[in-house]
Amino acid sequence: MKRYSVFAVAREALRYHQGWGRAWRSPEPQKKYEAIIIGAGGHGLATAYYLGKNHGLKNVAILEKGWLGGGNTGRNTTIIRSNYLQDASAAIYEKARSLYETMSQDLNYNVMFSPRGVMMLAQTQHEIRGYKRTAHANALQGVSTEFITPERVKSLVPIINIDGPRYPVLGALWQPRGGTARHDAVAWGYARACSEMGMDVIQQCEVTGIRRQNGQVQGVETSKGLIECEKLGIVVAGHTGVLADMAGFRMPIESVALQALVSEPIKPCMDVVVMANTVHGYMSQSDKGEMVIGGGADGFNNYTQRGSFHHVEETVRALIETFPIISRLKMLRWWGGIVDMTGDRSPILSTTPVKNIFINCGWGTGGFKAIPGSGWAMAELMATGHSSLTEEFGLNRFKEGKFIDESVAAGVAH
Ligand code: FAD
Ligand code: PYC
Repeated sequence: MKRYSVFAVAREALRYHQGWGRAWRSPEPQKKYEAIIIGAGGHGLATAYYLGKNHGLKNVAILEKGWLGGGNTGRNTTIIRSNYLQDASAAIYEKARSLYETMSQDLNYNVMFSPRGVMMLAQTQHEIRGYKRTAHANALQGVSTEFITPERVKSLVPIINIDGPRYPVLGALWQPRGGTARHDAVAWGYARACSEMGMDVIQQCEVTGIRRQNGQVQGVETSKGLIECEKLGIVVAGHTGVLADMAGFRMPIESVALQALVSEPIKPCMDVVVMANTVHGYMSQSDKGEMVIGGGADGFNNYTQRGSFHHVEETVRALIETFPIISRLKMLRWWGGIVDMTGDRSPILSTTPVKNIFINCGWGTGGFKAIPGSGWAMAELMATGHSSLTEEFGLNRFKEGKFIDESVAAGVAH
């Protein structure tokens, strides 16, 4: 295994971040790629990585209009869990969670995976029923979760107020091997591994058109010129509708802002992730000591990449109710990302009406946790035309009414 000094890793990360060095390659003139992936977020990069690693497809370019992980991948609150209800979801999210366990070793890049446990509070009778049902489903799926009592909640999170004024804590869905990871590192680790396989990771390269002939993809028009390819993967989250329009088809996706904020750093006070979906807020503590806080999605479609005032106020109010000790914390940063929402709150990993164009989107408010599983499955679909992990997530489910309802597991108000 190659070893890198701390300085080499930091220099490499900075280069990627600033768009220098290997990540700043321009497409080679006349070169035709076996596959192009649009979008250097976690899902696009993981797709490219597993195309190379699992299927030997290395003549690949990943095109990014901004910088590595600058979309939702670098804006999310890093919660990783696999406590979904439906079998198809549990399969892909648990595949992803298990790949997170060994990601740092696989990529030789420390993604700081921290399986500290994720707790989803039940604060209404409806939530108790929903989460107990999920715990039973997870037991059948081989996903390790349990429904725990309010007393157990308090023993795991001493700073929580279980007798909240509006919604007391009635129990929780607990996944002890859920947790967090460093989001930028996931993007950087995959990008470096792709680059080492000889792939071209091209930042500041916006796709502006998709060339097709006889119903088949030929290449993409970009801000750096035309680039030809045999296969194309569109992996652009909130911009899915824009790219699909370039390819001549429509997607059942809505784009909305989801926001988060972090506090000033404080001493360690909470070593699990807590989500409180009824009051609309969730919180964890970063390794630096900041409290990482997120709220619900905006109720209107937009591309603004920032949060709205009424939501941040609602979120902070909800969390002060749940964790009174944070009431005098100062907030340091506040931002938003544009998430890609489907009607059933499940992703789309699919072929499309255009031959050799594949699409991976619809991860909405919850796709960080899915990155390795999604990349693994999408690569298999692109390389072989079939993946058991993507079978039920095809576009045809919207025509056939075979929805995969994950509105409870999605975890964030929307
Ligand atoms: P992105 O990371 O958005 O990558 C898509 C890339 O495509 C972008 O970099 C973009 O610049 C690029 N692109 C777009 N158009 C073009 C073009 N024309 N040409 C070239 N490139 C283009 N998920 C969890 O599992 N846990 C969480 O705790 C969590 N918290 C969240 C909190 C917030 C505030 C937000 C916004 C999201 C959260 N999510 C969470 C969701 C998660 O971040 C996303 O589902 C996931 O990051 C999507 O990854 P992606 O690779 O599909 O998209
Ligand atoms: O999917 O677990 C999740 C999540 C938490 C916050 C945003 N998404």
